Amino acid sequence: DDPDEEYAEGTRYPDGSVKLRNPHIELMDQDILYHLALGSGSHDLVEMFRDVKFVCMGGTPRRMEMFAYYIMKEIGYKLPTGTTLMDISQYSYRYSMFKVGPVLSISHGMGTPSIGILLHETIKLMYHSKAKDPIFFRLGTCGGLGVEPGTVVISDDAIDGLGNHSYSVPILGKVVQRPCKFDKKLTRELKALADPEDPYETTLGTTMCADDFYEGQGRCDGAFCDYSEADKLEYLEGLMKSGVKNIEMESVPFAALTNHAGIKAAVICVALLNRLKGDQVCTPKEVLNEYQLRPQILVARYIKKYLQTK
Ligand code: R2B
Ligand code: URA
Repeated sequence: DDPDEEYAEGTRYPDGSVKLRNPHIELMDQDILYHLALGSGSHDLVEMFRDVKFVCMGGTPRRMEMFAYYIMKEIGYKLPTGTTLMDISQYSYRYSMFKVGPVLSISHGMGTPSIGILLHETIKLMYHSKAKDPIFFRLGTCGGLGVEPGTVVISDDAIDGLGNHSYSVPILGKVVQRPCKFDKKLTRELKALADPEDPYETTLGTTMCADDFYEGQGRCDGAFCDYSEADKLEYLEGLMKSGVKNIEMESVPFAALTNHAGIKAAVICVALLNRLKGDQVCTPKEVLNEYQLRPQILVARYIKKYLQTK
């Protein structure tokens, strides 16, 4: 048995399908995945999703649709003749979801509440569909700390804006903390897939998950700012010294809720800028578009390798 997998114990059935840590669900006659526009009563979720092996999440519907087409090409998946990729969650008007064989590509919006809701429903989707040992990836963007713009950062730890290595959620009026844990083996394997020939760096580091893009990330260019540029730099340099390589807005619930569900997961983000050098994202659009492919390229290498060895 793989010691890296022990944290997942008790959250999977012997065949690898996801067990829910909620006794209520199996007693319900149907479960409506409201924000995905799917339901266990209205859809044959087993038929639709049982073959899912990789759940890839990223912020925007457009990027996740493009990732779906990219991974289709990479794994040589052919759509049935006469069909095109459909946004499965189109009628939720919340998230977009595309399926390419064993890969689901879903947009998660911005911030912890948005990805938190999506994780609840996606984990339940994995449970209802009996998908075996699914692996979750977040392919995102971030602000870097002391790294060149365009650098790919694989998270090996996640902290919130107060430095907690856990996801704090008020539940029934009390704060419940769930630890952020990434699968070490998966992070290592991803790092090993960085090619020395890639024209950019791929590095491991702690990710800070902020609940805001502006003041919550120490920016001076929001609508409000009550600290100085010097205060900001002192804060960001302190974060960097403690091992933080990047700042984004979803890694904490992503790490904590996948870990709570016993699902292997990794966060791979490309830095759009070096926050020690500025706040505004002024990189040209074409350059940003190319940057956004970098986490996708790494995850595609992982998926291809996985599918080849199975
Ligand atoms: C990265 O980019 C978004 C903010 O611009 C946010 O979703 C994140 O984590
Ligand atoms: N996303 C963030 O959350 N912060 C940045 O600085 C860039 C992208």
